[in-house]
Amino acid sequence: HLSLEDKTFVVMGVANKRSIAWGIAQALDAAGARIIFTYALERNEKSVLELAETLNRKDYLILQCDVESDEQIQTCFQTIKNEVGTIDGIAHCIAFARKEELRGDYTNVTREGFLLAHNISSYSLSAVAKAVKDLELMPNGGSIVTLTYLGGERVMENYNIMGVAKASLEASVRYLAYDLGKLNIRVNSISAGPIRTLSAKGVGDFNSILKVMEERAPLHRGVDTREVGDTALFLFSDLSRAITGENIHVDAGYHIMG
Ligand code: 0WD
Repeated sequence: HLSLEDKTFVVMGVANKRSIAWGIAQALDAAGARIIFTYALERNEKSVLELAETLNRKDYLILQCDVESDEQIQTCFQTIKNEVGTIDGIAHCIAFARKEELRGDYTNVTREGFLLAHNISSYSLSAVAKAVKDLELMPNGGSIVTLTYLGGERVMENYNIMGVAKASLEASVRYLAYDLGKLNIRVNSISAGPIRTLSAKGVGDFNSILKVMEERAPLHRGVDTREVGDTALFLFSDLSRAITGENIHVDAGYHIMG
C-alpha cells in the first residue's frame, strides 16, 4: 500500500465521474494525498465539488484554470503558492479538438482547428510546467504526468488532429523532462487505452475502437480510469524515482499488436 499522506497534487481536468482525472484523484485519495482540482469552465465547478466531497480528505481546493488563458494559469498557480506553498506533482488531463475534425479525412483540418487542438492539448502542459518552474512550486522535486493516446504514435482512424497534437505533447514530455530534470522534477505520460468519457464522445465511431481493443489486446479487455489512476500513483511515488521522459501504455497491451 502506497502512502502519499504528506504530499499535495494538482489534478487538472475532472469534468465528471467518468473523467480519467477523477480516476487519478481517487487513486491519490486512496493513498492519502491532498488534492487541488482545477476546472476550465464555470459550469463544471459544481460537479467537481460534488465529487470532491466524496473523498476521504476534506482539505481539497478547487480552482478555475482555463488553460487557453495565460492569465488564468498564472492566477491559479499563484493562488496554489499562496494557499499551499509547495506541491509534489500535477496530473494534466486536458485535451480539446473540434468535433468536426475528429472524423473523416485528416486533410479537412483547418488552421484554426489545428492551432486550437495544439493550444489546449499540448502547449498547456508546457505552460503549466513553466508556471511550476517560475513560481518554484516544487522545491523538493516532483512528478508531472500527462495523458496521451496511441493516435500520437500511429494513425488511428478519426483521431486526426488530436493524434498530431498528442505527438506534440509526447515530444514536449521529453523536452520538459530534460529541462526540469535539473530540478529533480520528472515528466512522463500515460498512454491510456480508449475509455468512454465526455471527450471520447467527440471521437468518430468510438464504439468500434473499443470493440477492436477488446478483441485484439493481449488481455482481451478494455481499461478503466482507476487502472490509469494506479499507474499515475506509481509515477507520483518514489517507486518511479528513476523514470522520466517516458510514455507508459495502460492499454491492456494493445499497442504491441501489429
Ligand atoms: O479514451 C479516452 N477517453 C482517452 C483519453 C484515451 C487516452 C487519452 N485520453 C486523454 C484525453 O485526450 C485527455 O488528455 O485523457 C485526458 C482526459 O480526457 P477524458 O478523461 O477522456 O475526458 P473528459 O472527462 O472530457 O475531460 C477532459 C477535460 C475536461 O475537464 P474540465 O474539468 O476542465 O471540464 O479537459 C478539459 C475539459 O473541460 N478541457 C480544458 N481544461 C482547461 N482548459 C480546456 C481548457 N481550455 N478544454 C478542455
